[in-house]
Amino acid sequence: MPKKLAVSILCLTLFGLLLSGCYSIEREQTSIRATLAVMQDQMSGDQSMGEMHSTPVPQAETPDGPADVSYTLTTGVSGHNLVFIGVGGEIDGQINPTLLAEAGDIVEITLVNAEAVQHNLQIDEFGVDTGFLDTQGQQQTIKFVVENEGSFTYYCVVPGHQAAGMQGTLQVGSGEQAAAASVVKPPDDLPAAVGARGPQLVQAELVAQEVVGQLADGSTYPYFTFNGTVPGPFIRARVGDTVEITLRNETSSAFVHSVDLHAATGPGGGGEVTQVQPGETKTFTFAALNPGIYVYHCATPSVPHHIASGMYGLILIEPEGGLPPVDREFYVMQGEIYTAEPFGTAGQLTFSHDKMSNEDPEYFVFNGAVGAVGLASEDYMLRANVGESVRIFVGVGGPNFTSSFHVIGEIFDRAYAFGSLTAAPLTDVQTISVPPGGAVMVEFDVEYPGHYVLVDHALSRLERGLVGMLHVGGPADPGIFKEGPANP
Ligand SMILES: [Cu+2]
Repeated sequence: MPKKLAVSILCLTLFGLLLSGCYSIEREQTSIRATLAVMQDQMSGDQSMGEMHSTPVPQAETPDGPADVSYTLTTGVSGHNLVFIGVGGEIDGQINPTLLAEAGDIVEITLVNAEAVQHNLQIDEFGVDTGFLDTQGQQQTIKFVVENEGSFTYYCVVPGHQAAGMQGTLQVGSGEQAAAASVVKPPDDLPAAVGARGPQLVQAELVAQEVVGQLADGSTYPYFTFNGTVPGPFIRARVGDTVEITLRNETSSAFVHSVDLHAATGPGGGGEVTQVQPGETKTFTFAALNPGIYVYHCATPSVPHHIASGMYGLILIEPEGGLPPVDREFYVMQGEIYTAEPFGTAGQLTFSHDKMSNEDPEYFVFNGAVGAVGLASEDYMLRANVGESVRIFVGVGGPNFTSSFHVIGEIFDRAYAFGSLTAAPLTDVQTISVPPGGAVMVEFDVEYPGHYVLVDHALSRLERGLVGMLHVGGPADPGIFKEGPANP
């Protein structure tokens, strides 16, 4: 057996053992099989581990002279993630620390392998690579010049390791840190009302995308999404429609994904026939038999992991004749995020299966991110004007926590509990329960300008990121609200 191939198989076996150890208490076998399948795909042919760079890394020249900044990283496991951990200095103990340098600096990075599993560290833009460290305690130092300002990714090239968490940022330049991708679904991004049309075929394409996105100011999280946002696209049809759902899993995904739509009648709501491997696409069709506002979500084990990471959305099946028109419609979903790191930690955060199993989240979010970068920020707040009618579709992806949805300073004129659009609505409601895997529709007129805060009235969650903002513009009517006594 050629030596390279033997090394490859050994590595694959070790990685498999590591994974099965990590995941022994959970049911992620499907995901592991997918990961291993991807690894095997990548390792097919006569490629060896040493030749596995997706794009060849041009070897940089090692500069003379002492380093301006030096960092030491060790490899490790955090929760169920593989990570780099800072050693010494300001980054000591940090998971995937952001490494800082100035343009023109000579940077030195020492990687120490803490396990008997192969790892490396490379930064494509600077053409640097530690080479593979195969044995426990082995270490390698790389020294290179950073000419350009910017944000660069350091990562481990061993198949599956980057996706499992082994990546961080080398930030060159004193400028503010480059913004991570936003996964926040704009709350006004939903299709137009169905109206009075007859039944037809409605086609929707969902794409499973695993993306590192901004969770809070200064921190990121490895999200699983439908179409790159949390929640996924708002799907809109009417009762009697035929709905065709196509689910594609991006080639770059590390996990299998699927979709279960609560609006569908049939095995697993589509979950059974949509399990898609990375690079695969599957389609199924269902009849929209019942009107209502329904949750859809990924149904691939570990299901709560996929849901907590962002794989949920709403599908509205309008009653015959359509919903009555309103001036503004909004789309808001609540979920929890279980990071290994405590709430407020900076840098790239990682998923904790233990915290999820214990229903002990670090973050609560509307539309995927904490309020400061999410629905309470200027970019994403809900906006309306005095005199307008507002409708909010509120769903809970969860996976575990019921929302006591409330808008501070407003009263829901009508609340359609449990997503039922055929039962008479509750009227004049302050707070409404929304269970995980459930949704409501609330409607109210806005009569007075100002900021109205969206919360779950289990208000401890406000301090863990769960806040949104409705901004109402227009003239103030003192007959509705004013500061001071009634008759001054
Ligand atoms: Cu999934």
